[in-house]
Amino acid sequence: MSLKLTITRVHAREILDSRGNPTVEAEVTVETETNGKKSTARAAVPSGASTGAFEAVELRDQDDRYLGNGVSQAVKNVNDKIAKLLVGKNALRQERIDQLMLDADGTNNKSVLGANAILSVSLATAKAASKALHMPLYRYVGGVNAVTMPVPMMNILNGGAHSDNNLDVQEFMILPMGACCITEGIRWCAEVYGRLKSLLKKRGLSVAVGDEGGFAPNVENEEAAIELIMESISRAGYSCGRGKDFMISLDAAASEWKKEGAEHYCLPKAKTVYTTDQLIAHWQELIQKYPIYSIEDPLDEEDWNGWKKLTQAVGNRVVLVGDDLFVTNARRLEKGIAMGCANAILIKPNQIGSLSETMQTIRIARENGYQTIMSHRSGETEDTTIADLSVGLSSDLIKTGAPCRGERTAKYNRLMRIDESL
Ligand code: 2PG
Ligand code: MG
Repeated sequence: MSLKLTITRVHAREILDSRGNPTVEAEVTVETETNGKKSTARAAVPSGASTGAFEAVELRDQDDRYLGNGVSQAVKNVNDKIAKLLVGKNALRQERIDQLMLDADGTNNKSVLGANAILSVSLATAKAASKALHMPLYRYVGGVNAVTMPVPMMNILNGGAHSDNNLDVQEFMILPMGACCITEGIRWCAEVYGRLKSLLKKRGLSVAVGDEGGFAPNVENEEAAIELIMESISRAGYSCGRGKDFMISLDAAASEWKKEGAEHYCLPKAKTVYTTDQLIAHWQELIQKYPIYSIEDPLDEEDWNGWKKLTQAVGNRVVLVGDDLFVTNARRLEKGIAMGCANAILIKPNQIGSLSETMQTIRIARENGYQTIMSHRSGETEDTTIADLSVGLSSDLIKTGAPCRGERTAKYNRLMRIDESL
């Protein structure tokens, strides 16, 4: 006889994300067959700004509500079609639950039911099951393997599509590589963030924050931004470099720099034009000069040959992270592995749209020696599921913004609670 947690209710609603846009929140109730006890859990779906062209479809109403961003159709899909499909099913059969939704959608990109509709239910199902079993989500998802904590990558300076300043690189992150544990690492990062704030003030620069809580000052260029960060690290009493307290990571989000069909890259703010080879040379120079741990999306999502060249050139020295390149999609990752593109993958459950597919992509990455980085989106909610997934699925790293703005700190706070209990 096997244990059954029967799904008795599936319900979704529209809530707001951190940019004031609506998003889908689902609630799933399960009943433990042996004692009739009910457990309910919620999950909310985040939303990107620099979204990859190959992400699963986020269904938006495109009518006059919420400036066209309403998700009432996705909500309706949960409340009508998905609820009908899943009520009575066993929540412990996560893969089957997800597959039922994928089959009902019937497309490659979830454009019928919406990846936002499917993911909200997929995650809420796992959360309700873990609750019914009196297990934290990370333990339910990771079992005996959930024993390590990821290194946080804190995005303390924002540019690109996440702010109105003049920087084209989207994210400048600090990694407390030398910290003994994540709780200590988070403290170190918060201290550097505080030092950066005073440094910016002293230089008469803005301390207003971007979408992910990092500062968004107008500084001369990317190198000036990195130098400001390095100075803040040293003012906070830490060292920076390989084998030292901190390393620095960038997310170029370079798919934003190449319009579809364009031959060259053109940085939207600085207006600099690069060929693929020139951009590769630019990254090589930056890696030489600064203690850079990783660069995410250094090239466009369709510049596979460029990625291959860059990986051959610097892949042994720096972590090259595919975000828009892979979009958490097993098929795109497999193509990258076959070609020798990148050596790490960013994991965003809403890019692919279900928990099972997210886990499958992570499995493939690990089997092929690619690092995995669990990630938030620039539009977030107070939902902390990714913190648990990062531990449950043994992510090497997690990026979830600055130590600022409630939707970002909620994840770091959850990680500190998990750290305490491990
Ligand atoms: C990214 C993310 C998260 P967005 O590019 O990695 O930081 O941004 O959610 O806007 O795609
Ligand atoms: Mg990215």
